[in-house]
Amino acid sequence: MKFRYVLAGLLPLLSSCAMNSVGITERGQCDKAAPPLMTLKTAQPVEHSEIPWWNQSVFYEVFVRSFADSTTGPLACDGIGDIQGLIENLDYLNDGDPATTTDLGVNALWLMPIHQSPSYHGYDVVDYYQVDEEYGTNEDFKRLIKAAHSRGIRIIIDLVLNHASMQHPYFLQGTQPADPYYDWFVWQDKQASYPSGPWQQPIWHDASKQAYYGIFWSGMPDWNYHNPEVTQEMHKVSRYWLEEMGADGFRLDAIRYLYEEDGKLADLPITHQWLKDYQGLMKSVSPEKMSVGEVWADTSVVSDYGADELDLTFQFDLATAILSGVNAQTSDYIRFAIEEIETYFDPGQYATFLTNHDQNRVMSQLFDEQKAKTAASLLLTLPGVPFIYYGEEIGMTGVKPDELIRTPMQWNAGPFAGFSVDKSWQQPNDDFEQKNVAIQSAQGDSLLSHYRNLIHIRQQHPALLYGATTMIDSRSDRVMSFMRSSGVENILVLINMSRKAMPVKLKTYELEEGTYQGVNLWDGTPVEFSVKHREFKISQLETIEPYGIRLIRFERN
Ligand SMILES: [Ca+2]
Ligand SMILES: [Ca+2]
Ligand SMILES: [Ca+2]
Repeated sequence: MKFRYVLAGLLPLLSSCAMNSVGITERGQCDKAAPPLMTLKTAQPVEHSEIPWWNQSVFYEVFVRSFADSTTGPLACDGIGDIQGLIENLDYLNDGDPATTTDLGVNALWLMPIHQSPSYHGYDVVDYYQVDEEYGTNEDFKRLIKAAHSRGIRIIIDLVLNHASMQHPYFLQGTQPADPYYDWFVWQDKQASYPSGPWQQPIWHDASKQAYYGIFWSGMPDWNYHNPEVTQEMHKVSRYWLEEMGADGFRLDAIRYLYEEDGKLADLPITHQWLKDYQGLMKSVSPEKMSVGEVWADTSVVSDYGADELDLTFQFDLATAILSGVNAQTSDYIRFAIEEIETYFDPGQYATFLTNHDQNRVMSQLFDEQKAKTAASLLLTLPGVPFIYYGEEIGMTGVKPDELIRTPMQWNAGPFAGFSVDKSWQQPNDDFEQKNVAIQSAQGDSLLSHYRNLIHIRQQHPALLYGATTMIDSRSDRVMSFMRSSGVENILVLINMSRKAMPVKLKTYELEEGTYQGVNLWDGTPVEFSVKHREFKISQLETIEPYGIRLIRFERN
């Protein structure tokens, strides 16, 4: 089941430098005088059809409540985004025609929880078999799947396995030891005080006679996975959404907290074993069903969740490295993060992102459109499966509390930002009249246009989607440079992370001396470059402009 890239063509070592799997010279292990070793990794050509669909995808995370209120049907114009509203706006995401580039071009969606829930966010579920009535019906979801699939868009949904809502009927029937569902939750006798959780939060919550465990919030009691009936039930729920409802997979919320034992609350061996069984269930439905796990932890911890447990895991360290690197105008953090990830994971088999619904928005961390463009340039050219949080592509702002990083999508300058007609569950950001999809669609140099260009280029080039990655020495941490190679094509990526023009000085130890013809994918212009004495010279590119990007595609001589 596990897909592995075939790596070949590694050149003989040119020095005694240690080199890791991404071809990055390990710092500190080289004699200063020795030249850095760069080896272009070359993947054997593979059939596009053999590559898992998620490695050919750019994902978009949708908060249904804030994306679009429908204009027709029973839930129209009530100020709450819904499934019909998402269907009405699918053309914005992908019109199904690869020839047009007026759409964003994403081809997979992650829907934040759509199950019946008393909260606005949906992470406390009361009915795992029903779409929330504010969002629509199960039939609406099936219509969404059909409409999305006809455009080539796949859909995964958030699945909250760790905990229920305290209003879930089983919890309501489970608070006394004699109750039928008592053992579906985690209980202990009341104490004068309890140990607190990993971020100093209360995790034990007093009920009538005993206390129940809920790692995130008293309103969300953890399911007791030591009870096999809970697993059976969640397997049933999962099959229902994969088989009956047509979901393409799940984003598994807070999955590292599934089991708790003896005061250890995360990453238990039994959680790993549970996930191995669960992955078996997913793949028995279809090898095409996909899981991406939220394991919010250091890369070394995330790496314990292998492909036999989850198809993908989110790379939080890389997200932080990209944003802090862009802010500090240095590629060092990013190179290090990629190097570490590619040491642990199969090439490209992980999920990348800048921020999600739990973090302050990109524009509220970078404060600058050029920097936001640079972050997007990195996300959409680096290896991995990229996820974009809705609104990120137009630079929506948002700082916690959570409601304010989940505000209505800014479609146009009309009332309620075009999200709804005369009311809204949450006010749009103040800047919606100046910052919205309509305005940025009309501007060729807008952040939205930048995202569209990057996504369409990525989708058209296997080297960017799933090619091998080799870091290139650019003599400056302000210029990020790397090669993506699919075996058929090579794409040299150059990104100036600085607000100043930077000289282009690249070294290559792999390409043979000679002259190469390529094309800059950004604007379609031909590019000639030469390699001599390991110097990689691009004609008419002595310097790269502030925050500039070049994507130079070439085939090897
Ligand atoms: Ca509505
Ligand atoms: Ca299109
Ligand atoms: Ca748990």
